[in-house]
Amino acid sequence: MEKEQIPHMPEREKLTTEQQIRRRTLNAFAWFGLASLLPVGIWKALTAKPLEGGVPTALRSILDVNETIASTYFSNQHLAPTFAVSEAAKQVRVNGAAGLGGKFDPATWQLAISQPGKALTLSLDEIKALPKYDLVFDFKCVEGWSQVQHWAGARLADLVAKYQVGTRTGQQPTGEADFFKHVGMETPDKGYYVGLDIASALHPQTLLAYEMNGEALTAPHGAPLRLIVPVKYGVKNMKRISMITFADDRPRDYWAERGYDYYLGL
Ligand SMILES: Nc1nc2c(c(=O)[nH]1)N[C@H]1C(S)=C(S)[C@@H](COP(=O)(O)O)O[C@H]1N2
Ligand SMILES: [Mo]
Repeated sequence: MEKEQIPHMPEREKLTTEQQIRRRTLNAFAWFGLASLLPVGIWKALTAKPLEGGVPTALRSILDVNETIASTYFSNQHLAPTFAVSEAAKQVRVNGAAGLGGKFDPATWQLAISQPGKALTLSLDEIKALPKYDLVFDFKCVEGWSQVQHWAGARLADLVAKYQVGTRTGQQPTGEADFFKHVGMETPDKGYYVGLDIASALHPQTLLAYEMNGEALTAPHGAPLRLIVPVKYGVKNMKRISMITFADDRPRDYWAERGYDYYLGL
């Protein structure tokens, strides 16, 4: 029996069915060599999904190597603890409305993505066509409050992999160093903007969220699309994203310009 390098892995005879499936899945793309970096916690989070066509949606997507390559590079980071959907707040706090004022028509909204040498726009339907993930986590604001909240959307890492953005070649990555160092995001009116390190942006729990508590996002929470990045404080969880830019220079950041730490990691 071959010896595997997966950390925190129980002995084979003690494996649960879930762990056995996970192990088989890892073997299925062991050629990629980085599979062993996928922590057990991610698998748990990904499999806590309803069945769709007999196969958990997340299992189907994890088997689709093309769509998971990018996140695999950075998946050995710490994961934010997750909670049961029943633990999520029903009354979700609203905080911060910079960039949400003025005229805005969600019907004509598009997501513009750019980087040196490449630009594209995506519709909300194209984002919804990416694998959907639910995430229930403790959202933390630097002002001192936190709340367990339930969001759903597409992983930014899956978008990056599918549309081959984020790498300097504009193609599939061959290693971590292929990626631009930073991601910047802006609201349509440029009234709010954040900068993120690429590893946080491609973290497997980082979502482009279009649902909250199982329903379409409301305007105060950032409709039609907002960032959910549980490894960062609330300020980085930008609402009403309309532009995403990849670059090696650190993008400007609304709250960093006002004296907060740029990275604001948890
Ligand atoms: N566009 C935009 N996004 C934003 C903010 C903002 O002022 N404008 N505030 C941030 C802060 S400080 C927090 S705590 C969260 C709050 O998200 P919520 O209103 O959905 O609770 O949004 C973040 N994203
Ligand atoms: Mo915040």
